[in-house]
Amino acid sequence: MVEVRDRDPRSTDLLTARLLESGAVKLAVTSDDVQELAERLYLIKVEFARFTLFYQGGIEEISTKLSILRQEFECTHDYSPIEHVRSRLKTPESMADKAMKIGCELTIPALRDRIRDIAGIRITCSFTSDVYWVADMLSQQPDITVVQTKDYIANPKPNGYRSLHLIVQVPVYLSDRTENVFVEIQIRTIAMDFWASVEHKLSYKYGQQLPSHLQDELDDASRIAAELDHRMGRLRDEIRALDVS
Ligand code: 0O2
Repeated sequence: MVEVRDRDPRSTDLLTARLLESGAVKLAVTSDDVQELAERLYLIKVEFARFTLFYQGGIEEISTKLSILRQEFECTHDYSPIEHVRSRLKTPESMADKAMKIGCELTIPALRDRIRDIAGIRITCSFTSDVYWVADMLSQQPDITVVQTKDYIANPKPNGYRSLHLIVQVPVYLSDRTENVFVEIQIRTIAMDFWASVEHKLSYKYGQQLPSHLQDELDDASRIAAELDHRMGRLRDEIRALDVS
């Protein structure tokens, strides 16, 4: 549990007052109980903020590595395999949903151990070969440990989803301790990303009940996206061959 030193007592008092005013607690508890509850909530908030700080650090570590690689490519080559980089921290609601889905306790040690995509980075590349190239460049860095690889490009999901996923651990240094933080890195082409974002919107709208004509459209679009990636790769190879000759 985190020790609270510089806490502003007014924030707890305010919360206590609000809880009392709300009437939701009036039958069950005394004002002392409410004060204690407010203090416990405050401690949980502080502990959770510190927990997510490590994941923010993990995102920044990987983002810096990607930014350095990009700068190197822009400086020494006329081409960078990295088109775009986005990142996100899982929201507390999304962490709780996933914890319930996988039967994980709602405690910080359990979340830290079992939910490995709290920090997420998504990299888009122009060509499929670049996806593997970027994955190799990151995997070879000595402070990155790849703990899991899921290749949904070689083995697409049944719904047509394609992407390369790495779960890595990267050290994050705070003033008093270092933690090896899990970060999920998703690497995919622009075509794969386009498909995934449309599929995500449809799944969000329809949940598991995606109408079959839409699923058929998605299957088709996934095949077309894969074919586009394949053709673009061939064109790139031809251009390279011309550059060499
Ligand atoms: P968000 O909001 O992006 O974080 P699980 O996380 O349990 O569903 P698993 O085995 O832990 O699956 O990881 P997996 O299969 O590597 O997928 C993790 C992430 O990949 C998902 O995170 C999505 O971002 C993405 N993903 C996986 N499958 C699909 C898919 O069919 N369609 C789309 N659009 N994205 C997918 P979250 O936590 O689901 O969502």
